Amino acid sequence: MNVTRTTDAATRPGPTPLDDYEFDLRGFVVIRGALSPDEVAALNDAYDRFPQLANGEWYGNAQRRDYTADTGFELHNVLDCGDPAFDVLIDHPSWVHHARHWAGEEGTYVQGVMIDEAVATIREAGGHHPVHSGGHDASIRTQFGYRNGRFRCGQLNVLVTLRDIGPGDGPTMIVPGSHKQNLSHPLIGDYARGDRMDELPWAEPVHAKAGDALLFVDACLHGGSSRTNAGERRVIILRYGPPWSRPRFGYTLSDELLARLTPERRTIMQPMPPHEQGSTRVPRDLHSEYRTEP
Ligand SMILES: O=C(O)CCC(=O)C(=O)O
Repeated sequence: MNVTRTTDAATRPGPTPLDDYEFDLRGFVVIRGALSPDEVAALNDAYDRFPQLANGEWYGNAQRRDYTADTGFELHNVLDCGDPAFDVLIDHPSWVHHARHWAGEEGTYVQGVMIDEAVATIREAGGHHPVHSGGHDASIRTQFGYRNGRFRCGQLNVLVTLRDIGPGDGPTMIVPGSHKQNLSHPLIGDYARGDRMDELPWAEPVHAKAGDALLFVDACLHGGSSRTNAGERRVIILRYGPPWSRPRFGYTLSDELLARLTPERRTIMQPMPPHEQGSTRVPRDLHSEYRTEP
């Protein structure tokens, strides 16, 4: 039986016990209608404003950097491309509480989340993202963890769908439960070999409507299946992790972005501001309940 989730973000304060159970069991959940139709339209309009970019070229403080030759257009650091349409994604109520609960060092002095990678993707016919990851050798960054009643995941991926994804549209595929697998899948090579997800036994396609969000711990064996239909698949990838993380590829944030964000959003993008030599400020831990210093 499938679980029905509410479609009203305002009434969605975070994961329910059933969400926790499903996430623990399968490693992912899908939130239907995570974005409102207006939010989807605004983000698609922002996509339509993207200039033509070759791999390596910049749009504001965002750079096209394709993961592989097959994945297609991938605009990294998209939250700082200069278009405020993307700001809403940073602390969206449909998923930010899930990220805090599952990958946010909950209950510790470093509680919170940051986004260490944000990518706007466009995939056309022939494109795919090779199968990768799996719990057998998950890095600490990507690992699934649960300890003493707390989730301790290294990363929660949020894949936000801006156009419907059905058969042939290149749905993301996941092997449910593979965040806890002990053996590597016998039918895949390494990432560089570029194996496709399409026919991988036990992998399930995640079909989605525009506005749906797929939340998964990166330790799950996953990838993007081959797109065979004409047109564009449009998906935004946000990777949330603990606030002591750093941007995966070293992208920086512009003063313009930091100045326009709400304090809540700024804290997710830059949990601890840089502390320069000579500063008169004394830095403190993120969470005041742990403060013992004067
Ligand atoms: O493109 C997709 O559907 C999957 C993306 C992915 O596997 C990743 O970014 O880790």
